[in-house]
Amino acid sequence: METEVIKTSCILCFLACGIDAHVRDGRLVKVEGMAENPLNKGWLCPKGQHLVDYVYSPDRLKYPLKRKNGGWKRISWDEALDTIAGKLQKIKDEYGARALAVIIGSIGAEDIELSGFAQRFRGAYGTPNFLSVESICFRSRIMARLLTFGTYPLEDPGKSRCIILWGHNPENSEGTIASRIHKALDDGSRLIVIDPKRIPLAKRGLHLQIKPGTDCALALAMMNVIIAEDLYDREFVEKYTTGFDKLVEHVRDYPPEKAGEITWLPATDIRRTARIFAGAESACIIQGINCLDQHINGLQNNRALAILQAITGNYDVPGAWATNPFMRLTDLRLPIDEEPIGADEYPIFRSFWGMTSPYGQALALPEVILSEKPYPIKAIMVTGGNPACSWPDSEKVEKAFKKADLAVVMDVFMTRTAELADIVLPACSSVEKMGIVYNYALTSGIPYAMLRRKVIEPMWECWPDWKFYSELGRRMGYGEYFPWNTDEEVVENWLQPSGITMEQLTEGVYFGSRCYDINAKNQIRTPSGKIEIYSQTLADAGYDPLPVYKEPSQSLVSNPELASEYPLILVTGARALPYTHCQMRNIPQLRQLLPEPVAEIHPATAREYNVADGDTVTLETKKGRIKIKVKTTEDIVPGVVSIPHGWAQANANLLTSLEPNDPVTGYPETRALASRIKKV
Ligand SMILES: Nc1nc2c(c(=O)[nH]1)N[C@H]1C(S)=C(S)[C@@H](COP(=O)(O)OP(=O)(O)OC[C@H]3O[C@@H](n4cnc5c(=O)[nH]c(N)nc54)[C@H](O)[C@@H]3O)O[C@H]1N2
Ligand SMILES: Nc1nc2c(c(=O)[nH]1)N[C@H]1C(S)=C(S)[C@@H](COP(=O)(O)OP(=O)(O)OC[C@H]3O[C@@H](n4cnc5c(=O)[nH]c(N)nc54)[C@H](O)[C@@H]3O)O[C@H]1N2
Ligand code: SF4
Ligand SMILES: [Mo]
Repeated sequence: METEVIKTSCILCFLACGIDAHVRDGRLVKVEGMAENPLNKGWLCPKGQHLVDYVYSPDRLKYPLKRKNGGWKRISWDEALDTIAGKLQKIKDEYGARALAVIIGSIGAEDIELSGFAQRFRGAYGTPNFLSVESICFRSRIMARLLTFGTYPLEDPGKSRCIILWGHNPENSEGTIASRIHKALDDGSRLIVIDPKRIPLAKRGLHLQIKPGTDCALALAMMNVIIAEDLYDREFVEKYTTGFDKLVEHVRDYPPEKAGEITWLPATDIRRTARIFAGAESACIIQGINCLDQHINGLQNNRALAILQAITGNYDVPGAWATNPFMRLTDLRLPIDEEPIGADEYPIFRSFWGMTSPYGQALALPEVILSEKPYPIKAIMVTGGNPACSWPDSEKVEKAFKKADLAVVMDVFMTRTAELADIVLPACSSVEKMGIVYNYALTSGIPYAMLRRKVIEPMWECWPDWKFYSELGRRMGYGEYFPWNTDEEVVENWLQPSGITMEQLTEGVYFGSRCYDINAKNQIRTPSGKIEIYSQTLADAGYDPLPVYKEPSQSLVSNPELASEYPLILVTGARALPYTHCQMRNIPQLRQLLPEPVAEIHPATAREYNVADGDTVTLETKKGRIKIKVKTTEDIVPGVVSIPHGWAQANANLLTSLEPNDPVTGYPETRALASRIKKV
C-alpha cells in the first residue's frame, strides 16, 4: 500500500506547527515536522509527535450523547439537533435571546472556523452573550498595546540585540519562539530573564528572580533609571509620544531601592537591566502569554512593558516590536446592538472588541446564572473549551453550569464540562477537516498562512464545528446565514477578500511583511496620533492613565492577616510540553512523559514546612485545597509554590477565585495567591 504525505498543520495548541502527515489506506500512520514550514522548521513537541495516538484514542467522543437517568444515551445527530433547536427556541420565546451564552475556549479562540461559526450562530439567534477564553488570556496584552500605539506590534527576536524574556517559559509553552531566541543568542543578542523560576533559558543570560505579581514595580523602576540616566531615546520620544513629562514625574516614586524591596531583586540588578535594555541597538520584551495578565493589575503590567518599548524607541524597527500586516478574511459575524454581560463592569475592555462582536467578560457568567441578575441566562453552548476546568473557582462554575436548563458541549473528548452537559456532541479532530492556519501569525509575528488540509475522513459520527452550527442554524430558521455545505466552500468563502487563492494557500503564503517604518501611513493609530505614554482613554474611563504598581490582593502588604495564615505565594498554571491546558492526560504515550502533577518548591521552603521531595501535601488557599506531590528544586525562588493547571486530581482552579480581578479587563488573579502547605 502506498503512503501519501500530506502537508498540513497540527493545532493541538495555537502554535500551529507544520506537519507531514503520512496516510496509508485512509489512515493517519505517522506524523513528522514539516521542515520547510517557517513557524516550526521541522520541530514538533511531544503532542504533535503523538498526534496519531490522539486522533485514534479509544476515548474519543464518537456519537452524540444525551443525559439520561444519570448516564449517557447514544442518540442520532437528528435527535440531538432537534432537541437543541427546540429547547433554544423555547428559551428564546420565554426569556429572550440573551438567555443563551455561547462560549468558546482556547481552541475556539485560535481557530477561525470555530470562532467564526460560533459567532455567526449567536448573531443569528440574537444573543449578545458571546463569551471567549480571551476574557482570561491574550486580549489584555493586545488591549494594552492598542491603548499605547493604536496598533498591535509584535516581538521581533530574530533581529534583536537584547531580549527580555518576561514571565515566559517558551521551552514549555512556545517551542517555536524558544528556538528563535536560541538562534538570536547564538548570533550575539543579550538575554535577560525575569522569572521567579530559573527556566532553562535563564542559563544563557542575566536572571532576575522576581517575586510573583510585582512586575509593574520593576518596570517602573527601570523607567526611573532610564530617565534619570538619560538613556531614553529623546528624539523618538519628542517626535512620536505624548505624556512623557507626566511619566518623568510619575516614576520618581519608583527608585530601584524601593522597587528592590517590593520585587525581592537587588537594586543593582534593576539598574543593570535598565541600562542593558536601553543601551541596546534594538531590544524587545517577549512576555508570557498570560503570566503578567492574570493579576489584578495585569493590564497595567502590559502597559508598562509597552511604555518601556516606546521610551527607548523600540517600535517599528528591526529587532524591537513591529507592526504586522493582517490578512483580510470574510467576516462571519452578525451585528448585535445589545451589550453582553460584563459590559457595564469593564466598559473599555468591552468596547475594544467592536460592536460587531460584543464580547463580554466571560467570567461574569457563573454569578449571572446563579443570581439571575441582571437577567436569567438559561442555556450555554460550549465549543472548543473546558471552562469547568479552566476558569477560576471550578466549584462555582460547576454549580452554575448545572443550574442551566440546557447545556450543550461539543468536544473531541469527554471533558469535565461535557460531564455537566445535557447534550454532548462529537467534534472532528483538526486532521479530519480543512481550515486556514492564519491566526497564529498573531503570536509568532510571522505573517504566514497555510491551508490546513484534511488528512483523513471524519471518524465515527464526528462533525466539524462549522457543520454543527450550520445545521443547527438551518433547523432554527437561520438558513440564509449558513449557505455552505462543504469544507471547501467554507474556506473559499473566507478567502474571498484576501486576494489569496486556494492554490497559494495550499502551498503556504506570506500575506504581507512586517512594518519597520514608523512614518508609514497610519502607523500610530491612537486618538492623539501619538504613542500614548499617558492614556487619556484610561483616564476618561476612571482608570490610572499611567501604570501604577498595585500589590496582589493576597500579599503580605495588601492583606497581612491572610498572608500570615497563608505565607507561601502560589503561582498556578505552569505549562508542560506533553499537555495543553486540561487536555491529553488520557493519551498514555503522553501521560507516561509526565504521569502526575507536582508542586515545585525550593528545598529551603521544604525544610521550613517539614516536607521532603516526593511527599504528598495539602496545598491550600482561602478558596480551597488540593492534594499534590511536592518536587523540590533549587530553580524556584524560596517562598513560592508553582503548580500546573488542568489536572483532574489536583485541580488548580479549586484554589483560585473569580474575584477580585483586574478592574480594566476583569482578568482573574491566578499567579500570586496566598497559600500554605502541610504534609498529609
Ligand atoms: N505545552 C503547552 N504549551 C502551551 C499551553 C499549554 O497548555 N501547554 N498553553 C498556551 C497558552 S493558552 C498560554 S496562555 C501560554 C502560557 O505560556 P507562558 O506565559 O510561558 O506560561 P507559564 O509556563 O505558565 O509561565 C511562564 C513563566 O512565567 C513565570 N511566572 C509566573 N508568575 C510570574 C510573575 O508574576 N511574574 C513573572 N515575571 N514571571 C512569572 C513562571 O515561573 C514561568 O516560568 O502557553 C501556551 N502554550
Ligand atoms: N489556574 C489557572 N487556570 C488557567 C490558566 C492558568 O494559568 N492558571 N490558564 C488559562 C489560559 S491562559 C487559558 S488559554 C485557558 C484555556 O482554557 P480552555 O480553552 O477552556 O482549556 P482546554 O483544556 O484547552 O479546552 C479546549 C477544549 O477544546 C477541545 N477541542 C479541541 N479541538 C476541538 C475542535 O476542533 N472542536 C471542538 N468543539 N473542540 C475541540 C479540547 O478537547 C478541549 O477539551 O485556561 C486558563 N485557566
Ligand atoms: S507545539 Fe506541539 S501541539 Fe502545538 S502545534 Fe506544535 S506540535 Fe502541535
Ligand atoms: Mo492562554
